[in-house]
Amino acid sequence: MAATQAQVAWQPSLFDGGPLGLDLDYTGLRRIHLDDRSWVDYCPGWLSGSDIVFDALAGEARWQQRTRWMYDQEVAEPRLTAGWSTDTEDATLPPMLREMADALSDRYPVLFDRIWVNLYRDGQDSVAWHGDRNRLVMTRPMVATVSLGSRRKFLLRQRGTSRAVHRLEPGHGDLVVMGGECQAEWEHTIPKTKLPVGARMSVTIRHSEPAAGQRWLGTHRSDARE
Ligand SMILES: O=C(O)CCC(=O)C(=O)O
Repeated sequence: MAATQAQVAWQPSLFDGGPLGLDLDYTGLRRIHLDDRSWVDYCPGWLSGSDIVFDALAGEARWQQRTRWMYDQEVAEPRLTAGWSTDTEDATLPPMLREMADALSDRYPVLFDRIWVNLYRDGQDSVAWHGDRNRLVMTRPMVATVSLGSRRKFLLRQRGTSRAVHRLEPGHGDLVVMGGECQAEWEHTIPKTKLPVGARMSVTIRHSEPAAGQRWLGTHRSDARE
């Protein structure tokens, strides 16, 4: 993985320039029951001042170009990624990211201690249909995502089917939390778009230990990072 300078067409917008803060009342939070085992919480505008966080991360994060094996070829992921762990003394962890993880740990029954930020530079950047790999490591992992910058489609479908049945369009500080069997029995994607869109980031926040009442499935704890 090579560290790279972020090249983003980003201009500070009038959308969400401040003040910086988290809505600890979770005003407007809506729980979407995907079925009786899986759910998504959607809280619009959870982070205010999200453009400030976007700007800081665009300039300061150590962006990496990750690769994936597809059949017998190693291909570059169509997005950039930067990662931190909140349980280390990592001085480069932006304080607002730690605040987000701490606030979510207060609300949900897990300790959120892993943070990855994805940068979708334009409509050609994307992430394919998938469930996060932590489903292989523990039962019922929760994954929180705070979107910064431009809105992009965030689609959900049941694993083994081809039709998206839920569609969100998070951006500008919106929070999405996936829980229950969402990673094991559902898949999500940020599809490519031909529409002109500005850059988007997703701050993805995960936990490295199972929630109370849940259990380990595998032996490779490092798999919990994504
Ligand atoms: O960018 C997003 O909102 C989703 C990211 C995601 O699903 C992932 O990184 O696994």
